[in-house]
Amino acid sequence: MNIFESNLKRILDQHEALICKKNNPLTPDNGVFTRWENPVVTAGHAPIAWRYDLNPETNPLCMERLGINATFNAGAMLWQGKYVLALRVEGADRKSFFAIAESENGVDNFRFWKRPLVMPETQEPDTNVYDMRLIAHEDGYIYGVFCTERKDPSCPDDTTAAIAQCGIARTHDLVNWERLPDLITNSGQQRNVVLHPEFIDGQYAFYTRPQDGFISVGGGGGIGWGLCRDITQAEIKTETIVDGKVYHTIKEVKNGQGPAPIKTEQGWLHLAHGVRNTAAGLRYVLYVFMTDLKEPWRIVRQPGGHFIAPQGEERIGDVSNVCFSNGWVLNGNDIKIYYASSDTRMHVATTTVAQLLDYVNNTPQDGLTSAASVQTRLNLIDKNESYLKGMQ
Ligand code: M1P
Repeated sequence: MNIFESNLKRILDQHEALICKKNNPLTPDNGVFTRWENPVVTAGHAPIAWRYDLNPETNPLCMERLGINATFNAGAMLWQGKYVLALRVEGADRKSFFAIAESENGVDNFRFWKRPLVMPETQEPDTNVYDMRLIAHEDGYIYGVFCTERKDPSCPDDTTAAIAQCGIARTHDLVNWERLPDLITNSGQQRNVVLHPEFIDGQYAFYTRPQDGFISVGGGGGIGWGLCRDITQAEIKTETIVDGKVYHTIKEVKNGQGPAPIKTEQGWLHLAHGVRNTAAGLRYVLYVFMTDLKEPWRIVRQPGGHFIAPQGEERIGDVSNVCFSNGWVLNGNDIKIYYASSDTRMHVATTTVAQLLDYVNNTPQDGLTSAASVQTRLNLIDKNESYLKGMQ
């Protein structure tokens, strides 16, 4: 075997071993959800043919030519009986693109489709696209709602000035996509926009996240809500805040809707991210809330604190101390939550509708002060003392 052949064999063997690695639930869990041991998709999962020149004549040492930096922030859905993730794949050149990976069981063996997704552009080309939410809408289409980022033309000399807006595309097969015009809102910046899966009063409904700057939300922010009649010319004229940012909470700096909400008999379950600032930088955690079945813009349950926060190795990556989710899958009563850690790799956590309903119904709200928090805990201790006495 020459160098090319032996290197290629090693690379292919290692890649296959990574993809086929069995995943296991981590125990004990907190009873609310279960983390799984291994990340479900990493940069190493990207196909060898996307990274290596496989011609021994032009690549005799079988070296990597086009590196993949990270695979994260995936939209998710069930598709033809399989779990599919629409991943944000980031090349070594920092450009993100979308690619689908699928798995039979949703917890391991995720394998990328042969080619990355080719997203058509509008007349204004995207510099970078990322964080696609997959929404099976009741109009019959699957929508991909994502962030499109372009250089801010009003600051030509600032090489970091960017504008984020909401790109919209739709498909029937996850392969061929029809790009629609970007969502128009009154906000100069929009990220974390999500399409509600059902019509509201015959209109398309969006969760938005208006903000002033590319990174900072400024004075406004929060998860917004708006309606539009025509998705092919989507424009939200009135945006109201569903869930605002709040001082000294997990969403003090900003927040954003995660995936499209899940419908249950009691209300819509939402997964979102909240951001606070620390001396070590921003910290992103996930939280859960429930909105009214008929009025999905009205919060009816709001457990205090985070639901999932970065833990262990999840805390480290390109943007450390980040948990971010834009995909979860309901299958019967089971829910698979796909979350990325530190803008680097994808993980899965599993739970059920029953567990999440119990969580939203029985977790006290944030009391917003230390005194209120200690009182909430004392209430639990008092209640438990009477139970413990009864058991004696
Ligand atoms: O780097 C953390 C996250 O930052 C952004 O989220 P937000 O708009 O709420 O700040 C997004 O760019 C997201 O992709 C990223 O994971």
